[in-house]
Amino acid sequence: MTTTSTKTELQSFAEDVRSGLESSPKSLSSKYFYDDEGSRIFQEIMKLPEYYLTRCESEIFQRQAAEIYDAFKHENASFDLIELGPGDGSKTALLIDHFLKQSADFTYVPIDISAEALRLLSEHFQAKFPDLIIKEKNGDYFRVLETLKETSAERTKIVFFLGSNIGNFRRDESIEFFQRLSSAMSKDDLLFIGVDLQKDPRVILRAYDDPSGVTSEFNLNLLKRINRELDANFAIENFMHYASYHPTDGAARSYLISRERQTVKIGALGQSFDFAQWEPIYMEISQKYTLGMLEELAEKSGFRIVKNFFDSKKYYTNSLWKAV
Ligand code: AVI
Repeated sequence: MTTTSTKTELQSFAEDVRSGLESSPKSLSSKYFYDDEGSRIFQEIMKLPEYYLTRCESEIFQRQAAEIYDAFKHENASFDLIELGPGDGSKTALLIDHFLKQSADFTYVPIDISAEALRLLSEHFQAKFPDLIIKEKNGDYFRVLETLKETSAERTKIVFFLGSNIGNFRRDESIEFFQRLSSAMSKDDLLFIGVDLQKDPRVILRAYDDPSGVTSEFNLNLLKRINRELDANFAIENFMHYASYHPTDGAARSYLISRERQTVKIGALGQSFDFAQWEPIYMEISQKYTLGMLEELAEKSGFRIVKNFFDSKKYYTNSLWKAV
C-alpha cells in the first residue's frame, strides 16, 4: 500500500483508469484506493463507530483465540502462518500472542506487494514478539505461494486472508481468486478468511455512508491520486460520494457522482473524459455473504468449511477452510 512508483506500475494504473472511464457505466478500481493517504484514511474508517467490521473480527480473535488455536492444532502440530496483505497486523497480533503463550511451533510469513509495509510490520512484530520467527515475502500473493509450495512442501500452511477483503471482489472473481489459492496450496492446508455477513441492511449501509464523511474522503482521494500521479484535473468538489446496499444480492456499492456536466483531462493518457450531470463512477463493491453463499463459494473453489467462528452479534465470521 504505497504511492505508485515504478514505470510499469504507473502504466498499469493509467491503463486501468483509461479502461474504467471508457466503460459504461464508468468505473475505477478500488485496488487503487490505497496510496499513503488512502491507507491513512482507511485507518480512520476502521475507527468509525459505524464501521463494525474491524471490531467484530477483533472480538472474535480476543474471545476465541484458544478455540481457533485448537482448530489449527487439531489439524496440524506445526505450521506456517501465511498472511496475505497483513496491513498493520494488529488483529493477527491478538492470535500470535496467544499462540506464542501456548508455545506453538509456527513461523509467521506475511506476504505483501509493498516492501516498505512489510519492513515496518516485521520491525514492529519483532519488537513486540521477540520469540516470533518471521519470514516476510515481498511480491504477488500467488507467485509467493507457488514458491512456498515448492520450497517448503513439508510444512503445513495456514493462509490468512482477513478483514473482509474478499468482499471487494465480485462473486465470480472471488471463486477465481480462491481457485487460484487452492491450486497454490497442498491438500490439507488451511485457509482462514474474514467474511462480513448479511444483516440489517441499515447497519450495512451506515458502515459505508458515515455522517462524518470519512468514507466520502476515502473515495474522493482516488480522484486526487489520479490528479497527482496521472496529471489529471478532476475538480474534487464537483463529485460526491453515494453508497447503496441491495439486500437482494447482498452487495454494498459505492459511487462518485458527477454533480454537473463536466470534462476531465488526464495528461498521462492524452485524453479527456466527458461526464453528464449526475453520471456515476462505480468505485467499489463490498459483498456481504450468507452462510449458504459461503459454503457454495468454498465448494466451488476446492475447499470445505472446517469451522466458522462468529462475533457475539453474528455480524461477521472468520471461516476456517481446508483444501480438498
Ligand atoms: C478493505 N475493505 C474490506 C473495506 C470494505 O469494507 O469493503 C474497504 C472500505 N471501503 C469503504 N469502507 C471500507
